[in-house]
Amino acid sequence: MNFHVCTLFPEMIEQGCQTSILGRASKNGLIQIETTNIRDFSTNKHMKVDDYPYGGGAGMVMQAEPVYAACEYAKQKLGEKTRVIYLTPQGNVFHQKMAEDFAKEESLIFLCGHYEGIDERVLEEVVTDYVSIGDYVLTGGELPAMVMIDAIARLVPGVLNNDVSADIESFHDNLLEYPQYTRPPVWHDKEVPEVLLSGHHARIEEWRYQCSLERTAKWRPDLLEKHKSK
Ligand code: 6GU
Repeated sequence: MNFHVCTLFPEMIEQGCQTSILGRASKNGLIQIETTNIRDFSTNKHMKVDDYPYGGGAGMVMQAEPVYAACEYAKQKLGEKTRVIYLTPQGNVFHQKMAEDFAKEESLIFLCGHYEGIDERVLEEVVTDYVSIGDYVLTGGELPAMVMIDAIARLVPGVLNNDVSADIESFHDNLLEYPQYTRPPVWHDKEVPEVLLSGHHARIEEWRYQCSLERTAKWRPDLLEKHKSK
């Protein structure tokens, strides 16, 4: 799967995506993460990409043309029909089902804004999806793009070591994950729950399911309601 990020800070994406599981997946050719620097498409001799907002107000606005040219360049590489995701606190709030939907695509383009935003006219022409990662304000779209790339890439077959773990984890069926334990069997006087040492797979599965229900009731009652109504 191809991820292409249009940004003024490509090094942020490149640094953040080359380690750990995403780094390994890139080296193994399971995913490709590329960046386009919007500044390379500046039409200004000083390589400026922003200007004052019409109507006044604080801050600067990213100009339409460099953003348009960067997105068109990415589309030329990945296909004209590639979805273009604009990261903005005004977008739909990202969740696991959205990650699963995006993971079906061959390629995705992420558009990261900075300053007070991007000229609305270019957004109307290129953006297919407006996405926020939650109700707080960040300085730019790069961290949100990386959050989305991580959530989507881990759903690509082969990216995780363990083929089953992608769908038995938290949020599958709207339940939080059960607690995990590893050696030693006693640590700081705390014992591993006895059932996990029993080798009795049906009892272990039932215990884990009950733990998931309890945790979800305690920490995310909103999710438990969704679980029950399925
Ligand atoms: Cl996608 N962008 C910015 N700048 N802030 C955010 C966000 C996105 N999602 C939550 N906060």
